[in-house]
Amino acid sequence: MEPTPDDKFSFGLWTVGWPARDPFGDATRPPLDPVETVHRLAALGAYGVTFHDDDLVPFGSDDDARTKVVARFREALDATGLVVPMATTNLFTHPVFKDGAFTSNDRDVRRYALRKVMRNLDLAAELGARTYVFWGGREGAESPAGKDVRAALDRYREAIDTLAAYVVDRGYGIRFALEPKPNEPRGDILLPTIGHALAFVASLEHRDRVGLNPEVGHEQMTGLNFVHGIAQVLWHGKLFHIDLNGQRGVRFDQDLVFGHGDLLDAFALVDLLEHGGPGGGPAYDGPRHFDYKPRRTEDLAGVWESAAANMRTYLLLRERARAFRADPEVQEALAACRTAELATPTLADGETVDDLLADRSALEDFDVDAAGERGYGYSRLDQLMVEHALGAR
Ligand SMILES: [Mn+2]
Repeated sequence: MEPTPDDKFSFGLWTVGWPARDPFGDATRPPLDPVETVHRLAALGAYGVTFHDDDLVPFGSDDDARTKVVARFREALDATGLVVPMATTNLFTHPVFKDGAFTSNDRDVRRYALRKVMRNLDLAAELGARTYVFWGGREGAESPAGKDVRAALDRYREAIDTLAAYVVDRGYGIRFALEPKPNEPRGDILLPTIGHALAFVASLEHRDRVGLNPEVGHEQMTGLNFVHGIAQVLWHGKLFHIDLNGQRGVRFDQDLVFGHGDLLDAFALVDLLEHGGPGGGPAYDGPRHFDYKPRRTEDLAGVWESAAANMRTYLLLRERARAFRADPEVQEALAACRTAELATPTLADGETVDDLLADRSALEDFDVDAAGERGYGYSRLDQLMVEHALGAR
């Protein structure tokens, strides 16, 4: 089971390239040359590579240096056939962003942040990216009174709408994808969950161009059900991109390999992405993007081992989900749960409220005790899922 570009696996330069510096310890690995990363990822069967502006062009590079870096990167893309489906901006590393970028109290910082994004949007468009991600890791606060959240949301909206207008004006075929996260690095981050981000998107002038890039671990850090979250994002037509990784429970952002956290949730997620669409087909056809961190304990061999592990785990889960869906016993169990019945509208076609009020079988003659006694049979279905996930069927 080898990944191929048709599987649409992509990785951020910052994932395998993380030198493993954490708040308590120094880097344990040397920095990676983005050109080497492109060649390595292509050899492993990936289809795409993504980047923050500063992952590719070191912060503070002059125009000459920038041109050279981009030319070398482009050469590697051409040589390997790897594409750049998505790009994003680093609005969190430099001290200038310590109080946020689009929502810093300092207006000069906000104006600088817009310009930094615009410059990288030009490069993203030049490299053919279709999605531009906004993860506002520093857009938040620790001080309850020092940050006016409503004013911050005004500025956040102003920034996204201004940048969307820029993309429209330049004719770039780029859509925006907001990435929610509850905390870390800020004590509290704005747009902390999928739900907050969806509500924010609905308030935008350019709402049609803006969707979400939900990340597995970011929802699981809050104890929320990621699969339910993705289902709702799909329901709103807003799954523009997805970040796959692993997380074990409510704690710091672990960025584990996909499936190395909550494995059953990963199974259900792959099942949804691959079989949640019309007629049981894929619900999502965009990049399967891994945003993870190779453990700090790994040497470079371990880095590439972990990159391959993300793709292999996804493919194994995809194969297991296919077997689950094809199993006649699963289909029988689903019928017993009456899962498909939920797709039937509660009122009949053309039925009015008066019709419902006149329907004695809905209330007066409805046997609530009998309906209350009936089991739904979910336990059997769940066990079948576990057995398929374990390869026992
Ligand atoms: Mn991410």
